[in-house]
Amino acid sequence: MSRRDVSKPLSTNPHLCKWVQKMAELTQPAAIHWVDGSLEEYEALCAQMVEAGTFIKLNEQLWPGCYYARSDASDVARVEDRTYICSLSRDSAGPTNNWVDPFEMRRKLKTLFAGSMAGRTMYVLPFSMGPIGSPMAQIGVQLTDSPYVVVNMRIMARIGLPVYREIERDSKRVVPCLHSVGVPLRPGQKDVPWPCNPEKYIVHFPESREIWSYGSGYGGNALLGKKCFALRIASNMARDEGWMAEHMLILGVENPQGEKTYIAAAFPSACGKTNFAMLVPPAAFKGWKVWTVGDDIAWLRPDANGRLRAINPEAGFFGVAPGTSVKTNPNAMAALAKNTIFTNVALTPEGGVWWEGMTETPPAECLDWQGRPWTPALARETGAKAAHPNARFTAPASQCPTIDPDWEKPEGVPISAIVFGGRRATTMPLVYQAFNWSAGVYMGATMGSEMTAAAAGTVGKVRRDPFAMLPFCGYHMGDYFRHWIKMQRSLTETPRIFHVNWFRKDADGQFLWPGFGENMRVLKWIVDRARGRALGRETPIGWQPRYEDLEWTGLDFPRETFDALQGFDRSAWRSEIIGHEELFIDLHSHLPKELVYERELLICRM
Ligand code: O2Y
Ligand code: MN
Repeated sequence: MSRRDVSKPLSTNPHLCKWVQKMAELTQPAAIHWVDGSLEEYEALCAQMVEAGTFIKLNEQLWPGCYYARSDASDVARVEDRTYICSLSRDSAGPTNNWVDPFEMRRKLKTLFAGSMAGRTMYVLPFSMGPIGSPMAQIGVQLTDSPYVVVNMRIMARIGLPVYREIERDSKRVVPCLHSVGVPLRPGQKDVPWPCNPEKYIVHFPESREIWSYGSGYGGNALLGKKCFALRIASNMARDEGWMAEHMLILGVENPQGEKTYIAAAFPSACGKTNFAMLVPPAAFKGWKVWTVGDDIAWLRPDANGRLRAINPEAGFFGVAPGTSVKTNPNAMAALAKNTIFTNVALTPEGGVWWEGMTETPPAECLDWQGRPWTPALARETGAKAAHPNARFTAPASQCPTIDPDWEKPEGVPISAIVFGGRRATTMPLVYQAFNWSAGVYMGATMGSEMTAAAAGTVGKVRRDPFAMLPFCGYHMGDYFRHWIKMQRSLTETPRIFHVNWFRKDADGQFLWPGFGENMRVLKWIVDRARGRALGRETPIGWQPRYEDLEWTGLDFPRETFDALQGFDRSAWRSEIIGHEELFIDLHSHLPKELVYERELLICRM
């Protein structure tokens, strides 16, 4: 097959061509490659990375079309302390974001990026967040010197020729994203498998809608369509244009009669969003199906009739591998069984992958995420993990057995309920429903999760993570709350708002709720409440199901345990509300008055 000349521009858009040229003058790449997004190109880039030692091709019989990568040991996760929102004023970024004066930051970035791509290829990677042509989709172009980023982005977003066509149509503003791993190569210098720079900058300019990322090749730091664009920049667009960019999964619940109800849910990182998005109903729920639209990000917009509709702007899952198994999430396991890129998991002697929790019996031996020999005995002696705790799979969403037939509908799916949740050992019941939209906004604004890190003094401490957006809101959190409050005005019917907690424990530290597929029982109550056909009991915090309001067929769950799970502890809630106040003090100058009133009402009801 004839190879095209990849240096030939695939766009005639003068702004794009000029910007590419300007950035090439700054970063000095050895070559420019205009990405067309084809399978042929993907395979050639993967083969090139196998040659370079960045990728290992997995055993085709066991893991068809799959590749394995190990990152540098210092480049394994998002770097929140190196992530900046460089708005014109510090006040617009708010106290929850790192801020540097944008002029000063631009000067710094220009120095860092000068010559940063020397000896490397600069890839011009056009991408669409959301189905191409959808009125809710947005376009970006990422210039990157990382082929690893290009192939991951091909799974996570829609890329290549159809996106250039969108750019030619000139119907949407393009978000420019510049990315370099920050390791220029001298002539003849040998590259390393995972180049990265100890100095990292993940920078967002909200007013000019630009992203500049330097020094990291990993995940959210480098796949700029994900957290940087689809949440931090998109939250700014959404505020200005009357829609919402949220850290939410989207799922559809279908009952045996074929009625489908869509729900969006925001849980902080590491609270099981992917598992919930791919929930398998228990056997007793015959004829019920849960469909997956997305597992991490939702863009929500009122339609012409004032109904809230949502799209998943992504096309793949960048899921945490450890803990994922046929038992905990068979749908994720099916999605990642082929055409997947694994990063920082363990490599088995058969050319397969493994991670903690994947199987009950670990492999007798393997190479860990840093390429060192690992055995179960070594793990017992030293606690060494085969996979990094933040090891990831990049898998096409289309491969998920429960992917919703409407997941790429340009107009999105109608949202009937919004669910917030976190990891809370005490205080928070299994489920409750907010009295109305503004009480629901208060619920989202004050949500939190217990930290699981073993750092001294932090275990069990509640970290407030409003709307699960603390690391992802691209502007002042108080203004973001106000935007949520205001959204009600553009909706003819507001989705009902709920809070769930799968993690409440008894006095002995045992989980009270089995979780996973059994969460279907809670989901059914949520659907029925949203459709106005389930009962509940009014409590000081909202509506709660009574024991008889949940479907218990197939689960022997004692009423007393349910009462403990749903219990309202007045003194725990006193401390909870004091925790809310601590957050509100930080955001005080931008806090909408509705939330202050909601807090007063909550105190009154108590
Ligand atoms: O470490 C990273 O870069 C990934 S973080 C991530 C990835 C997928 C979905 N969500 C998250 C998150 O931190 O919320
Ligand atoms: Mn996430």
